Amino acid sequence: SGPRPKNVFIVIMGPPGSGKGTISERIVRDFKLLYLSSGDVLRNHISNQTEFGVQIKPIVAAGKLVPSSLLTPMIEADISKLKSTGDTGFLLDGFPRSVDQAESLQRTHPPNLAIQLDVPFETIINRIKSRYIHLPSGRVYNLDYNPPKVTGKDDVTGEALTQREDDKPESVKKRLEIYQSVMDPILEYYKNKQVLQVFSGTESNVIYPQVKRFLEDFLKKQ
Ligand code: G5P
Ligand code: MG
Repeated sequence: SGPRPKNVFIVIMGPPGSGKGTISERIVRDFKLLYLSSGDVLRNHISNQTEFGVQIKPIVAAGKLVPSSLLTPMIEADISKLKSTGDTGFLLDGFPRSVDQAESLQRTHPPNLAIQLDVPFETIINRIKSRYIHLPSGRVYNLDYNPPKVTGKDDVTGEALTQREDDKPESVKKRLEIYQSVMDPILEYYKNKQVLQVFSGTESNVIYPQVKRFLEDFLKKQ
């Protein structure tokens, strides 16, 4: 029962496998924020075989970025819809991934905090191999780090866990390459807006307490 933030809009960024989903789950639990992950939105479209899902499936599986012209309006509409359901803060995971996305978001829902998880690539490659997800909720597991209570089943619903198509080595490599080629200008963008906060480390259990302490302080000042 920490502070209940209103009117805060936080984006969380970081390389693939840096723990955005893992850390977000803890933030949402401790600070009762609304949460949206662009990757979860896309994976659910793919799994439900919507027209959009069919169109983007090969792009996501290959580890490439979905065109902003398709994604940005969808994410911004989802944010507006979710925000209208409750008077509380908001956490966005996986968006923006380009300066044009950041600029658009700045016009519609300007973030008052941009968290960057700075985790070395060597650490990441090993984690992704043993990741399993519960697709409908986006809950994330890891066979070594946080295994489900029952093998292959989601802790909350008991439904089956799956591996992500883009977690095969070639796609992970592509995702890391793309990340490296697009992120610097986005970090620069948020630095200039004076909302960037970087957390570095190799373990979520060490990074999260730092994020938590920072957020407790930050939210008091809002
Ligand atoms: P996503 O879904 O945004 P990525 O690649 O940015 O995907 P990903 O893979 O979801 O990021 P994460 O959320 O940062 O990683 O990490 P995580 O899932 O929490 O942790 C990774 C694993 O490590 C898990 O198994 C976890 O349990 C474990 N773990 C966590 N902490 C630790 C630790 O301390 N120790 C250990 N040992 N393990 C740990 O985007 C996917 C695709 O969607 C499209 C693109 O195609 C993208 O590739 N997309 C977009 N396209 C265009 N624009 C956008 N804005 C887009 N957003 C998504
Ligand atoms: Mg994720």
